[in-house]
Amino acid sequence: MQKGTAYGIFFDNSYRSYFDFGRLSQERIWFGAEGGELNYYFFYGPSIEKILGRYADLTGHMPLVPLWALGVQQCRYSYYPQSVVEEVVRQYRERDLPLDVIYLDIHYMNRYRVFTFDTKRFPDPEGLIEKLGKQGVKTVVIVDPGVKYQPPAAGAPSVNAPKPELQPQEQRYYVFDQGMAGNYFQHRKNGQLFIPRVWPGDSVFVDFTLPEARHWWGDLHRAYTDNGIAGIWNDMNEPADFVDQTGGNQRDVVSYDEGENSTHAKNRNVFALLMARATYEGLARLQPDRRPFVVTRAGYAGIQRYSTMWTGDTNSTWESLALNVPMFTTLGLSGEPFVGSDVGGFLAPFFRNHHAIDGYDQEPWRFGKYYEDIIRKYLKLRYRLLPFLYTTLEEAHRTGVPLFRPLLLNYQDDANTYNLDDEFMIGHDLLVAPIVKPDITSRLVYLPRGIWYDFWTNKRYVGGIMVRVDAPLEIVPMFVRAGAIIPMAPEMKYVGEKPADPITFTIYPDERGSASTALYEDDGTSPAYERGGFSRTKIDVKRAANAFVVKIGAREGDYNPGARKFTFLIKSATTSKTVTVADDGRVRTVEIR
Ligand code: MIG
Repeated sequence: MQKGTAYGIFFDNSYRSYFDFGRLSQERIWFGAEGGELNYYFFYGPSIEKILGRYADLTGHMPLVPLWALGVQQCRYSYYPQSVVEEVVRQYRERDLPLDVIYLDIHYMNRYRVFTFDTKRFPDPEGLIEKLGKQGVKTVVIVDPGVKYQPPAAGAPSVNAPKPELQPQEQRYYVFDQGMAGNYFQHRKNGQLFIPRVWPGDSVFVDFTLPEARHWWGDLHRAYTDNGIAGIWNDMNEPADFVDQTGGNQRDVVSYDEGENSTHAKNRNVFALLMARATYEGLARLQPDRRPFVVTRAGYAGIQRYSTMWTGDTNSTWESLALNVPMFTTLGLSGEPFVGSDVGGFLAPFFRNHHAIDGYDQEPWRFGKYYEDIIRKYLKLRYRLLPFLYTTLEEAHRTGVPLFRPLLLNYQDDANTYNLDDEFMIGHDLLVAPIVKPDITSRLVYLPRGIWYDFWTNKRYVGGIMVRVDAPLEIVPMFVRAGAIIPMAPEMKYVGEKPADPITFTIYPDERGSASTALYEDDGTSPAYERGGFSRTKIDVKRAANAFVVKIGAREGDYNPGARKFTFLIKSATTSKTVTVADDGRVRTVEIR
């Protein structure tokens, strides 16, 4: 930012690179890399939104994830055997806690061999996943890049089974065999096969710069999709290597790189990008009627085209919690709009409770009823907010402007917002100021100019100042911008449990009595939205003499959300006024007196 004007720089260099924002010298911001070309793009704003839009045009827009990816997700390193997975889901349902996704971490595999199952722990993956599916829960599995280095045993029979992922792999491992036959694995400069050490022990990595290797890797995912698995979690894809965590052992590893046969000094940073690409494109080929869902730990510019990003191993400390806000906002400002961490953060776009192998259990019910009740309240609020969150997600897809925003993105002309990293906004309308320090039950919140409503109490504030608000454990301070309409759904156990009926438009009029929104909807699972299969409904509220007049616009787009009711709830009145009308997709005017 220079005098209120923003510019952006995209340094397109995949070598080990450096970015110094005033650390060596307060006078200087600099960037550089250990090799390659000085290739950078300069984006003139003056708005940050415009820079993000141009960056998305250049490096790719995030496609929409399936709607269920906005739901609650539960993970653990690791849930096994099968009965443990079923029990976690059973507890969620019995305790009336919403849940959309459960994860299988590395122990589902046959001794860490990717694209296989440990059939002692998971004798019937397809049956299990179907059973979970009946309870509204999708299954996502981890896939690491390390393929076990396993030349076939002498005289090993060949594998011709229809489901090789369920076969014993001790004599030969089909993924290693196929990769060797296709010459898809990376070598060192001296021609030796590159053998890093990861979970399976000695392993090999795929040269994802080879188009045919990417295609092969993508197709391997049928081992999962055939069994009903709904998404893929890519971990260790920096790529991590137990031999040398610095990456030093990988510098002379050669990749095809469009015929350049360059080393990992150049390609290491794009390894995760191309692995995610192979995964995304494989899922899209295997299930063309479904939006792929991929989660990644690493990436490079453009990763937003293929994957959601989570921030890796997070400690359950106040310091780490506080870091979530600047991490998510800066990832968003770097062109990656759909991100999250191992929980906390109930309004993070990607919301997954996860825990390390050696800690205590951390599902919502592990801390006692008092905490479980608070967690339930927020999980349910998340589902009620889904129409708002999804509308904001679609905006991120279309414009490149993230859901989870630093205040400066929305209030660039207000210098008071520049250094705020303990509050954030969801889209244009919802401001959240969580407690990120221990032992306090109230905090100061900066509200930018304009009028704000306390989400919980409806109390009206005039912004441009710091306000002190109460924030006991059960209340996360949240404020709605005057002029906003927040579309909300009924509570639900999982996405698709029931139709979003009625949709409640909660109206927060500004000084002139106006408010507006444009609700976005589609089928939530297919790529049809790319070809007009969506619906957008504009709602405009104006104050008239003795009433508020609500104008419901004609539905835009080809998607028909079906018959349901719209409820309008005006938040400014001393007593709440509501009115419910049937949505018929045509222009209508309604009065609320
Ligand atoms: O070295 O798959 O960040 O989420 O549970 C640990 C096991 C490897 C690191 C990931 C974490 C995951 C774990 N993985």
